[in-house]
Amino acid sequence: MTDALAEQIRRQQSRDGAMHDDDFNHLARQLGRRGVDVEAVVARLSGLRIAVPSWALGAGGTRFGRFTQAGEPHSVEQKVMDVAAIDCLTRANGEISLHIPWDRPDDPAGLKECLAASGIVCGPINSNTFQDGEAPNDARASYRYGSVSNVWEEARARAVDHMVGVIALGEALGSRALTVWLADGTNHPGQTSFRGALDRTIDSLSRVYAALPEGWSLYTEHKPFEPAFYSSVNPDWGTSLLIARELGPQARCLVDLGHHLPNTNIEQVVATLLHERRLGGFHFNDSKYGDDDLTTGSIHPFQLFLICHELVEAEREGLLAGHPPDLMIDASHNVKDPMEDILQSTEAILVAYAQALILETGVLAEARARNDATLAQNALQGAFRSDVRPLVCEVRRRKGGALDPLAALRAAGYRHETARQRGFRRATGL
Ligand code: PSV
Ligand code: MN
Repeated sequence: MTDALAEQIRRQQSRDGAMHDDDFNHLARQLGRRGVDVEAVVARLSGLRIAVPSWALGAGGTRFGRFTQAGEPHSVEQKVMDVAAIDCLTRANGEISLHIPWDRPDDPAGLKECLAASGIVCGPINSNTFQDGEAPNDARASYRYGSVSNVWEEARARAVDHMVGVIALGEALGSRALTVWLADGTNHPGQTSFRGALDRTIDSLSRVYAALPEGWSLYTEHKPFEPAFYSSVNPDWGTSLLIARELGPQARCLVDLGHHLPNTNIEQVVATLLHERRLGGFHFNDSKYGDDDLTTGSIHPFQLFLICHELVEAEREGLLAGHPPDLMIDASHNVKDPMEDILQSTEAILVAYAQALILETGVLAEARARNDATLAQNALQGAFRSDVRPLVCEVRRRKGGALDPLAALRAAGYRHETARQRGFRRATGL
């Protein structure tokens, strides 16, 4: 399949390359007039890597149903193959984020070889303690009433063992971080003690933290509600930060854009975590109501830009040195082809990042120093309203990617071919 993709990349280049050069050169001249170092922006964008979540490669579904799409991957190796195809087109997605047990390999050494042969890195690895899978023999070890926060030690011990095992697997595969999202919470007021649940969570995660290899991170991911309706044990960035601080310096917070109540100022949350040197990474997606699965940038592109602006500013001030945040997509697809949606999310992140990089920092700094809110807004919106797509495309082209990844994927007949090879079968672990 990579031959078919490479052929489409070549065709696009010979058909549309000159037109692209025109667009890029025009934009470069415009940005040059604004004092932007275009080559520096290209270099920075080239270094960005956006991880693909293994669970987003098949159709997601809702609790009301799931509609399988033909050609979904049903093994972790097929998921790696899809990520490699995406990366072949974008040259920005050379990383997969696995979810265990959904992606537990029968043969870890074989999976490691498959990753290496595909040129894909094992990104942060996720532990799933929100499903029992096979019911445990001991009912007190079930996650029915929670995992690390459960009042029953049997469930807590099982969750800790699982997470420690996920770290060991991640280490074997070359990962450097464990992401912990907890479904723990309550459905009824009074069901459990808030303080007790938090104590137990910190205590259990401390046991996991103790198993972290050197150079590893543990990411705590907050979410205000779902699946629990009344309370979540790690509902917001403040609690997430508190847990991370209790655990130690290798613990950081992961911000899933969809895990906030409506109108939360997420860019400020990001800035505060940067201030505390505790920003671990992102799960990019978008949200209209209480969902957390829409295509990144499809609803709130300005918010995405403002978040990237916080990252760019912090990087310029040296705050990201040593630990640049892990950039990951976390979405779910019910209607679209998952691979196409990932291409769209990737484009949205790169566009927002490019817009943040071209912002006229001198103008913004001067406006802020004079308390000139009008010109400060103009500086931000000047960047946000710039069409930087030729810049993002140029970065991709220089790295050998497609001028138009989505069109290339379709023209190569990738989904048609995977449907032929894999058939119409439910993806694993979803
Ligand atoms: C939960 O909603 C979440 O955002 C967490 O990151 C999970 O790991 C992921 O979705 C998949 O369920
Ligand atoms: Mn997430």
